[in-house]
Amino acid sequence: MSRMLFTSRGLARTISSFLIASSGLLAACSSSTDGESGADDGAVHSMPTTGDTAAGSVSCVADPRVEDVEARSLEKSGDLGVLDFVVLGTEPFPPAKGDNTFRVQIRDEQGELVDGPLLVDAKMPDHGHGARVAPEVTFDPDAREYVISPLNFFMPGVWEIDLQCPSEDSDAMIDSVQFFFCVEG
Ligand SMILES: [Cu+2]
Repeated sequence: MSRMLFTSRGLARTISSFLIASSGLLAACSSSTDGESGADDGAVHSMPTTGDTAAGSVSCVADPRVEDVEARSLEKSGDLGVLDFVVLGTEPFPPAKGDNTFRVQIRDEQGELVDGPLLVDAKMPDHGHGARVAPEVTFDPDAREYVISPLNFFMPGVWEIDLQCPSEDSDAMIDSVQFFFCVEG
């Protein structure tokens, strides 16, 4: 009995410190607590996402780093040239503020689809912070696709998605890649 009570108190404490940490993060990179749907959300974003700090616009669609989402299927060779990474689709399309789901296929040098472990990290490189919710990676064995969800893009700007394929039997990295997306406010 008393043990149960202790556990749930501990849990409540964990949750509330998580909430405190989250709101601290939000405050650190937004000049306003104004959240969801203000039409001028982008304008309250305090940090420029590109070198162009001129007018009031903070759109990042022209940022040279971001992927051409019109291509729809986005294919990139990994940093080590071993694997090919393809973002088959995103939901919503193009990636937007809030929770997103990505479907990804990875091919080896023989063109065979890879089904090993995949590590995913989402971050805003210009702000030095990550996502507030860790994305989950599942593998759909029928479609032979990785499903990554949620990718929680909680603020507008350039988001970087890091995909890493670790070796199954050592700490070595087989290959990795980075995709960049402009999330508009
Ligand atoms: Cu940010």
